[in-house]
Amino acid sequence: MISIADIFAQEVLDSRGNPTIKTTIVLTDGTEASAIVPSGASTGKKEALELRDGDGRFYGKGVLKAVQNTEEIIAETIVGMSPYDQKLIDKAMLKLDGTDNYSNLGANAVLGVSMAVARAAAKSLNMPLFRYIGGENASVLPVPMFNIINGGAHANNSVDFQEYMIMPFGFTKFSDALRAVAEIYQSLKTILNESGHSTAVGDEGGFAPNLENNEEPIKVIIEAIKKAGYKVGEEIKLALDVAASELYKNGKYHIEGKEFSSDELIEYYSTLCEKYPIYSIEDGLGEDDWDGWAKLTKKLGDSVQLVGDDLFVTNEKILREGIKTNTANAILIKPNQIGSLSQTLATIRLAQRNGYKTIISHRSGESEDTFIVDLAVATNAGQIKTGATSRSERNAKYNRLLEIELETDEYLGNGI
Ligand code: 2PG
Ligand code: MG
Repeated sequence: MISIADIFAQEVLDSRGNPTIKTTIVLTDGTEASAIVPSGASTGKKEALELRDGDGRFYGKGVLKAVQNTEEIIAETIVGMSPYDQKLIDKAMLKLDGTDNYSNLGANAVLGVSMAVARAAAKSLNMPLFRYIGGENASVLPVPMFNIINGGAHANNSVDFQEYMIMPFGFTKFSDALRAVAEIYQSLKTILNESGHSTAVGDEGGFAPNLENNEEPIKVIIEAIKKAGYKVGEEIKLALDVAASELYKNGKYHIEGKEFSSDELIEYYSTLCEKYPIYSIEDGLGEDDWDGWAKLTKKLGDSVQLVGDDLFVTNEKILREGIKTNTANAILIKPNQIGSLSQTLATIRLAQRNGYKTIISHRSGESEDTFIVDLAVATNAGQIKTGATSRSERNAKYNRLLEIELETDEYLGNGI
């Protein structure tokens, strides 16, 4: 019987240069596997707790307490358990923590173990991670949302909306879709350069130019798609992550120096969707504005994918509320918002059972870890959001998709 022999953890750096936790699981058959936990900047209020030391090191962002919790507290419970009992292990950690948001152990400590256990189990069976998690049915390569212009909390430019993304639908192969987007990224760079804008990139690899307003990035992206020789709307659609919780203060949304009510903002989105081929809007309204969300879903839910990120925080209970009240029609899935692989899978299943689209997502603070890619294929999620075709922590994910394409070429090119 193979069991967990040892667990150790280490403080490493993420793509923003902040500390994060790397966890390693050793099995009794000698298998060793590690995982690195990501970290968000525009976090939802109800996310599981990311434990930071809060002392003088790294401006308070050290994770040595999470490392200690892993090696001293979690290890005591988990060592000796079977790595193939993912659910039992995740449940044991939830019980050990004793809260519903991991405020004792830290969700970063717990998720590091949860991911590394799955990886070690897969490795010991000589299976790719997606096959181990998803079984024989795991086969769909997701359509990516490529964030090619960054604003909001992910860049220090003048653009309020956090993410302007493109989605390649008109391709039968993932690698062809990736090539198209990589070409569009380069054509966007040329256009920005020629018009005197900065081509410095934001946290997720998209450009972060100072454009006049929040519609300008859409226009520039459309120009870039055309210049690269692709068909706007047919082959390439647009997606936005407004991250509106960040713009909501005192009951109003503050955009371009003006104040918008929920109704006014919904009208604004409606006009944008009439003018441009926008497939998806994420966090179009704030996480506490459930009345607004109901109206937004009623108005645009039949024609536009409306994604809850800060709204649902990958939480099964909150998603259930959303389903009951017809709020949004899609959910962003970030394992570190909820804390373990089993809980993440439960939320995905709930969404899929109820016709909500699922988008597996990176965080703005990432690493070379590609776990989310295997998770997306394992669950046939349909979509993945993992940044631009630049910065190695983002391209690590796309390169992992290319690897998986050698085993399954079922790309959701023409519809989701
Ligand atoms: C988001 C994410 C990822 P962050 O809002 O969707 O793009 O950002 O990790 O900062 O929450
Ligand atoms: Mg978001």
